[in-house]
Amino acid sequence: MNRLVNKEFRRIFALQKQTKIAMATNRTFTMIKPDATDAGHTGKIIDRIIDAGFSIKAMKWTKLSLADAQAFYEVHAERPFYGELTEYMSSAPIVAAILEKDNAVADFRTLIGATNPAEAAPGTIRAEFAESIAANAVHGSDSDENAAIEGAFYFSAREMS
Ligand code: IDP
Ligand code: MG
Repeated sequence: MNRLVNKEFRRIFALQKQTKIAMATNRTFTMIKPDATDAGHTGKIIDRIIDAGFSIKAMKWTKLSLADAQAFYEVHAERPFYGELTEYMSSAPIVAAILEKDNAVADFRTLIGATNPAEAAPGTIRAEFAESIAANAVHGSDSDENAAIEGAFYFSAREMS
């Protein structure tokens, strides 16, 4: 079943690429993760994102099913933490958003800090709010291409301002 769902997502992403619905290169995609929404950090994290110069082009509060999380993180399916990651990501609500700024992907990765909060630079969102390497407060896309794919996972073209 999950394989079928994943296959369907891949087909839709490929179609979107072909039809050039992909987002502009000055955009990135983020999720505020379950540990952060649960701890009541959502508002503070959104403030940090806006203060850093990003504008919000689309945003939603939602909750992933396990199958959704498995599809979103399919690229990590072979990694040893895939089970832990997908269970965690479907354990509580998340906030998904498309953000715009010059150099969005790289600047957002700088703003959130290293994957492991113990290694994240002081002042970064993960240094401040993350609980652990798995429950690390926020997601940030790692390339323009993945920002477009990940944004399209949550938002239709009509929902992106
Ligand atoms: P990133 O989110 O900084 O891009 P990735 O390597 O793409 O890091 O990993 C995706 C997500 O998987 C991480 O944000 C984190 O939630 C989780 N993760 C990464 N490495 C580990 C690990 O060693 N143990 C548990 N979870 C991990
Ligand atoms: Mg990543």
